[in-house]
Amino acid sequence: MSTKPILRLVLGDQLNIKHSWFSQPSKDAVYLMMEVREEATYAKHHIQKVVAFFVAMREFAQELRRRKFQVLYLTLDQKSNLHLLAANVEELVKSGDYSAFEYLLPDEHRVDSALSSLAKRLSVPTRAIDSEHFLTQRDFLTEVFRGRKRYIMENFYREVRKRYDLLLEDGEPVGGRWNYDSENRNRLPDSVTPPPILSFKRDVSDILKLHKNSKIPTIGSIPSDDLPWPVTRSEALETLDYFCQHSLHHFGSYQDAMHTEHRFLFHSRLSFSMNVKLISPREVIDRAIKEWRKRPKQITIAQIEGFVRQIAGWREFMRGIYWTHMPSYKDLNFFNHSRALPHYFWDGKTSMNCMKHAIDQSLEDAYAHHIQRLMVTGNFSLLAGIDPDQIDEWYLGIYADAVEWVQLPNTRGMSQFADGGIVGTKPYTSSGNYINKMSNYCSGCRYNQKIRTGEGACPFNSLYWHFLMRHRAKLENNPRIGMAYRTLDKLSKTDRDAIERQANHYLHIIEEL
Ligand code: FAD
Ligand code: DLZ
Ligand code: SF4
Repeated sequence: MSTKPILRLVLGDQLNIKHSWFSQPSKDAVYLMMEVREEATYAKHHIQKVVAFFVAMREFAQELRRRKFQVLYLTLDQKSNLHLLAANVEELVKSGDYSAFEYLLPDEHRVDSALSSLAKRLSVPTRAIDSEHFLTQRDFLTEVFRGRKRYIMENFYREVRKRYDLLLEDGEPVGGRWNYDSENRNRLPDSVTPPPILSFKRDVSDILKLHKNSKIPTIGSIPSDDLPWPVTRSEALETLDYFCQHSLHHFGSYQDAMHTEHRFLFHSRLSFSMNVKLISPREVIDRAIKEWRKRPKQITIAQIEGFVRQIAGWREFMRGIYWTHMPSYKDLNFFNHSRALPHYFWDGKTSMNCMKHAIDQSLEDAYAHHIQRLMVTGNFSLLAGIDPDQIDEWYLGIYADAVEWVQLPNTRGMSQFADGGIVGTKPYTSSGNYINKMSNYCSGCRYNQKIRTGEGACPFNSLYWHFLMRHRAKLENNPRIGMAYRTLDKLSKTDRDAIERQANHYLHIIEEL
């Protein structure tokens, strides 16, 4: 029997100390982690995102060493680093020092393909094993919808709830309903103040210098060399506790609200920690349910169900869509949209107040919450007919939590309907009405949300109707949009012509809006 150790790869989003690999240290394995240009440059990442990944990886390697695991950590500036995941592994295996190569199933198709073709080339036995993070397996979606024509998130979510016994009583949903979505749509009233954010201070000047010296292109800013994101398991658990104590009781009610003074509202800020697997969805859900059981008078079923749905429902559903439809999903462009992304996505310089707030916040915090991503920047991009490749590139770079398996179905699918209805049953579009209903953005805007045409008319209004007119052939038979076409058809020809002129004008001067 060989006495050489196994080489085990841990990727930057596989920092799961609860994985069975780490149940006890052994001389039989060396854990390989590497900082590589390939991953730091596959998109132009936000500076907070790259730094957060690097710090989280370094902290994880240290934790493994503290627990007496053997770790081989390649830094970005190491001479022997070939800066490609597969090439580094190949070189190490060639040295003859390892008896086998093992890796955890990657979450990104690109990396999955690179590692499975590497496995075929290597001269030692190789094995891929589960990352032990998600509730469901990659093919659970196919299993749930076998023989059915389309996917419905709600049906998927109910299956997950049943399989994992989440919020059930005698097999039935607690409270008598599966979904309290209708109670999740409130504007933030003046009487309700979100808690201060729990931010972490960490001097990252060394990593910033490393990135600068390595000329890694980035976007956005980082607050005076400090990183606010939870990048260790204990920080992630602290964030989860903080959320349960201070935000969960209002999570559902205000999850769709937007406000100029409150960037994070009652959101958990857990997506980065979960996406790099510092904490698991099951842990997050169980902790939140425990808090709800402890304080049922303060935390209503609508709050806890709204939260569980995001994680057990949307997060797992998106992963299922990704693995069922990649790699072709990445090229879908149902509306054949091709317009370039306007400059304000990169610098925030626009007079549309909602866009300005959502973009400035993204550039400053590497964060925007779901409705800002979906109904402000995503909605605008869809109405304006922006090329989905450029939209993906922006979303994949700008958010600290952006990893392709979850970014792509959310962006190309949910927000752009570029998949023609795989993720959602209809495009998420709206005029300025919805933004005005859910936020205080419009009162401080140069544009007037109340008017469709004429001087100062809100661009979302004419662009919304223009979008419906442009894509009538593809959309009018969709029963979920039929109502909008009936409203459009009730407008006089003069009004429709005016909307068309207004929208064409705005599209013509899109860089100046
Ligand atoms: P909370 O509002 O506190 O929600 C709790 C958790 O639920 C989140 O941490 C997340 O894990 C999960 N969740 C909520 N909504 C979704 C969803 N639609 N899909 C998957 N998980 C969800 N999320 C990412 O993690 N990475 C991305 O790259 C990403 N890109 C997105 C792009 C677009 C266009 C849209 C519309 C949404 C995107 N989302 C993405 C989903 C969602 O916006 C973020 O998960 C959320 O804003 C993260 O903030 P939070 O942790 O405070 O979430
Ligand atoms: C996002 C990211 C970055 C910026 N850098 C690294 C890295 O240097 N090394 C690494 O192993 N992973 C990194 N990651 C996360 C990877 O992109 C992620 O692990 C793969 O895409 C698989 O999902
Ligand atoms: Fe946005 Fe229109 Fe409201 Fe201005 S008026 S904030 S552009 S929705």
